[in-house]
Amino acid sequence: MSIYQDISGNRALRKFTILVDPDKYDERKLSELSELAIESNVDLIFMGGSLMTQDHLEESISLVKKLTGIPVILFPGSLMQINGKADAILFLSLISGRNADLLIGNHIIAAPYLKQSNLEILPTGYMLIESGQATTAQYISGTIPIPSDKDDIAACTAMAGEMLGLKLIYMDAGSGARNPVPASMIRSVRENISIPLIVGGGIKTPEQAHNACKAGADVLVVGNAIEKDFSLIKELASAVHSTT
Ligand code: 1GP
Repeated sequence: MSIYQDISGNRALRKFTILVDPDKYDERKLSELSELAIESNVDLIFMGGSLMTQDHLEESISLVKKLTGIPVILFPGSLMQINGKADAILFLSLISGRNADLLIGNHIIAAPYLKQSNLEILPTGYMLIESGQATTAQYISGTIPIPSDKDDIAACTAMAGEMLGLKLIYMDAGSGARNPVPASMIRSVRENISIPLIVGGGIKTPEQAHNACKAGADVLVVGNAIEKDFSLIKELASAVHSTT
């Protein structure tokens, strides 16, 4: 079964995803995280960052895959983060912005490399949502995020993404966001698209994770809060998995 079939297949069962920024983990921490990820039934691991300053993406992917067997999906902040050792890549088009390189330009450069790799390609409409302060993703992409009270803009953007043939929508408040994506916005988007919805950015508690899933997230992503406190993994995973 492909990763996409797994994500889109049984939508009643939400997926819990850890975002690993390789810059923030050494081998010891990655091993500890991997053990907890297995114990907590983490479904997917996203790997990447808006800005990476060290060159150990490949060894991090290999280690996590070896220790967990959990699918590793690239969440690339740039073209430099393409790596054939992962299982899949979020082929992100930043549809909330008007930066042509991030809508289609980088994809043209990446396409021949991706074609030669064994990576599963997951075409994803990526939407940055305003979160109370400027995030690295916002700054690096040079785009204006969708205002957090404009549910209609978010819904229309996601609808257009689905109509263009994208297979996933990722609503992201940005890593370390002060405020996560509001539940009402998740609900509006959910009601207007039929493809799976990924939500992340600024989620710090099991309650926030549960609320996002209840509002319509199929895949819930947490990075920063886990980096700070590994003991949260279990509670976050069970909040996501128990959402009905
Ligand atoms: C960021 O959605 C991810 O792109 C996760 O965000 O690190 O704030 O959990 P956090």
